[in-house]
Amino acid sequence: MLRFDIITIFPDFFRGVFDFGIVRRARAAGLVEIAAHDLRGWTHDRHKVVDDRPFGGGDGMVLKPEPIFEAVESLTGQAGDAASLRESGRRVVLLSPQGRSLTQALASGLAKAEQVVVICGRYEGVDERVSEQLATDEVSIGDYVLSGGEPAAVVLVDAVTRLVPGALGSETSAVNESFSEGLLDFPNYTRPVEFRGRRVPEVLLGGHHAEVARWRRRAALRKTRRNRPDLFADAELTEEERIALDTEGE
Ligand code: 9D3
Repeated sequence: MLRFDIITIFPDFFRGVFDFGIVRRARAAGLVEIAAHDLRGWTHDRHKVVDDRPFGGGDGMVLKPEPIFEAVESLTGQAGDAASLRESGRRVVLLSPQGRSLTQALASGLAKAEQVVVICGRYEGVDERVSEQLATDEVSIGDYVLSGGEPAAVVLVDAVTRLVPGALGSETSAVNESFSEGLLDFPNYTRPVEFRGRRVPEVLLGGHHAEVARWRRRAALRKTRRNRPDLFADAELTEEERIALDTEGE
């Protein structure tokens, strides 16, 4: 059982988002448990203040360290330091624009933990001692600006949950998925054969398995070259595929 504990100032953000599809099924099957917690519950003042002004000056507010450390310590039952948390099979993920990128490899590592505590950043940032002492991982979901870590937490929980053994149905296995091949998926078509003047590629209608496989591989390569030149650069092409791509245009 993998337990996710999300620390946030907007616990209501997560109402219902984990009630669909694979995540819902994994929860129902007892493979994962997901809870969102209000950071303000770990304050001790009347106004439940979680932020303060940055030393050195500047606009905006910074999340204070004390409620965050207390939250992690109460949710893990452990001292708030990254090394001992990791040793006990727990991970503490600080979601921030300064993190390393979320990848399939990182998701796969998190899926082996017994507990993942997710800290959602907000405001101008989080006191750096959370990154230095408490977090086992500081993670960004990509190079664009979000209003806070909450949408990123949903992405992370989804990506990790589907890698927990048993979460995917027997029809799919996480090992032969798109990114483990290093290429984007090949294009798919279904009925009707002609839709608004666009026909399904003839080779897919013939049932010649080897021809279909060759077409799919080349279509995947072409699509990867167009949409993800970074992935295409590392793709291993046969001489035949190189020629086919160079002559078949695009
Ligand atoms: C780098 C931008 N910062 C300049 C002062 C301000 C800032 C913008 C947005 C600080 C925090 C945020 C909130 N974003 C997240 O907490 C966040 C995030 C993101 O914005 N993009 C991608 N991944 C993530 S994970 C958490």
